[in-house]
Amino acid sequence: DNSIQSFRGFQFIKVLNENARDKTVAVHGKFGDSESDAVVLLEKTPFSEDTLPQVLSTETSVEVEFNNDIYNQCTCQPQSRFNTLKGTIIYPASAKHLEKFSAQNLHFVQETPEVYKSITLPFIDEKSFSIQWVYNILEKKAEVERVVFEDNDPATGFTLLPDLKWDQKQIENLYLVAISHRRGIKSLRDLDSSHLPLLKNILSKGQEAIRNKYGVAGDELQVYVHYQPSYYHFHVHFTHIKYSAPGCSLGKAHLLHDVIDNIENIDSNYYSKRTLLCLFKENDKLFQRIQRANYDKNPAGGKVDEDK
Ligand code: M7G
Repeated sequence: DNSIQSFRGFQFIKVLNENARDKTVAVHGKFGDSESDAVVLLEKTPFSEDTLPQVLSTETSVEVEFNNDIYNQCTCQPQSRFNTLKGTIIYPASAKHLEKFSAQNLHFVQETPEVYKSITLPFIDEKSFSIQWVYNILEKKAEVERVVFEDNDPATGFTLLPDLKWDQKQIENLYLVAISHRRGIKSLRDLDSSHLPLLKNILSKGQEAIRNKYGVAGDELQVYVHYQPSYYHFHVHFTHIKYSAPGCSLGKAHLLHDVIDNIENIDSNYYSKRTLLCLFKENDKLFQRIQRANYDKNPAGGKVDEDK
């Protein structure tokens, strides 16, 4: 059991990354004398319209820092229940986790079908994170009460539940993940017309379930898959249209609508034929291998750092 109840004995090692706009920080530390590393992600939570009337009341103390004409800057101290942090604790964390949450430069790199077959595919096991958490959900060993919708069809079935990134306290940053029941679909690269029923099922039933439970309509959702993903078991992200979710950036997110259309109307093997521009962190070993291979073919196309 890896569950953590408190930060007692937590030893701070260093800040891996922080973002003033998102109000997030990723910290590397250890619990007590343990040999194992821990990664702690903290996030100041978004405002919720429901609780604002209580925040903007006499319960909140206001200390004016300065006043100039009609402008007042103040520090507001609401009741502690409105001043919570969302925490994610990864323990024990691997070297790959420390890397994933560290501040790094980003690069685009072209992954041709040949590069996928010769470099990415053989490297997936080494590169990727364990998908035990996915199997725990599918086998009902974890997060059982959190499931929002389940379709048990062996070919087209999936489980929809709130993503680890969402605390479900407000709709503004709604984030759910749909996990395919069928195993063995590693990523976007594996999809072809045989998967259309699965993709269409996830899209339509996922949207419907979110509308029923959270009142957010299908046309207010960003529905996409990541390429490259961190976890090579097929899953789809559902986020609120107004939320710039982590990982919804250009070159990483592929809209499920487009995926379906490309496979259905352009070519059944669209994603095994495409050259995909992938967004990578600089220290990613896969990035370094692909960059080197591309460079060997076309030295003008990119720069190789000789130290790596
Ligand atoms: P990804 O594109 O493979 O990885 O998406 P990344 O976006 O993390 O790089 C996997 C999604 O699953 C992410 O949105 C994660 O936040 C989410 N996720 C990861 N884990 C370990 C869990 C988990 O244990 N439970 C739930 N509910 N979601 C998770």
